Amino acid sequence: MLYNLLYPLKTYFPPLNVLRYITFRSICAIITAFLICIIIGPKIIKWLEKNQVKQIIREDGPETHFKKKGTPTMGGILILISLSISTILWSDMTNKYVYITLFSTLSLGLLGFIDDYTKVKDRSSKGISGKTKILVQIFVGFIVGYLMYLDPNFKTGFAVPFFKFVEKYWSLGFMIIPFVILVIMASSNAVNLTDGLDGLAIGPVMTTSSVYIIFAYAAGNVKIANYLQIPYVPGVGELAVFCSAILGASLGFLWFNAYPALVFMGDTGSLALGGAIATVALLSKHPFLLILAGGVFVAEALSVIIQVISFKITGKRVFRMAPMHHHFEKKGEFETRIVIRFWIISVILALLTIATLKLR
Ligand code: 57M
Repeated sequence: MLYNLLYPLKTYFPPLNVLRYITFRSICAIITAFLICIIIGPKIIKWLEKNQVKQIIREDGPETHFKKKGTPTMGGILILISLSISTILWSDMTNKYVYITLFSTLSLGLLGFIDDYTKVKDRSSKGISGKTKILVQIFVGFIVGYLMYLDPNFKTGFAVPFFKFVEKYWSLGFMIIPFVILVIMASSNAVNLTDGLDGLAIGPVMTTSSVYIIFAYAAGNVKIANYLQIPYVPGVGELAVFCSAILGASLGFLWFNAYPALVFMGDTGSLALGGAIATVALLSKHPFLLILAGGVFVAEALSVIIQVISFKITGKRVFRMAPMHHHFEKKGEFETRIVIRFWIISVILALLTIATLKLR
């Protein structure tokens, strides 16, 4: 918005020319989202405590979690407020991709909010039914997929890692819609599953959004896209500002979610952030790399799938408890050590993902 309001005034005040640069606005978006989080965080946490928005701790989980009883949840509100304000302030608000991404983030955030609210109200860990959750995720994915289907920039397929992108190389046609639904659902639920230890989900969210700052910027810049032989999507560079806002909001949230957490993000945060990252990955035409960049989320989700299948077929568990972070907890590992090791893996995966830009 500041770009739309102030950039035209550059003739009267030349320093405003700096707003032209996505890089400059991205840095501003990180700092703004972070500061909003830090400033409103304590107030929101107090408000959640006052209104008894407290986490119900399951009794069948690791014992180390019992002491977390009463920790406020729905801290995703904090993430969504700071992320949205920062995006609105620093991105070009005439850009359609910014609206599509905000739509998927906020609608999944609303779904998570209703789920969290139901859990808190009913004082149970159940929330809204799994079916309703899936239907809403399909709906959000459908809207995003349909908008991409109508967009001439998406007539060609997505980039395939390790291959040079060739226009008209392949196309998904209307199948782009189910594909988008699948990616959004998978990412949203995988981040949700990962969010089970202090700081565990927000760390990989930061590394993955950092990766997509680079990919969105590169895909939106004709010279860089051609040089790297990746798909060029005019206008998608603005999503670097959006990803920067995610990074800033996540840093701010981690301030309060660091062990021992003062607040959990709840489904309000986890479903929204998973959806946000997926939407950016799709719009910047690099959804397959999400498997590598978000490898921690993938591993957590896979551990659940393996555990459930193995238990159904053989009656035996592969992990002491799934998702995977519970397995390490059950083995007696410290929570902070598990979290920091998962962060380290996320950083390495992010670097590998960036390296693929040169490996094709
Ligand atoms: C999210 N939610 C946390 C918090 C957070 C299919 C099955 C694998 C599903 C899975 C599940 O329910 N996952 C959903 C996990 C919960 O955190 C809340 O949920 C939000 C995210 N949606 O923001 O509001 C607990 O996680 C801990 N936590 C922290 N710090 C944080 O910053 O410590 C969260 C955030 C919090 C807190 O203790 O209460 C959760 O784990 O419930 N189910 C499971 O994960 C269960 N696993 C299981 O049943 N495994 C089985 C089968 C089905 C695979 C098996 O291994 O045999 C376990 N979860 C728990 N207890 N809590 C089982 C035991």
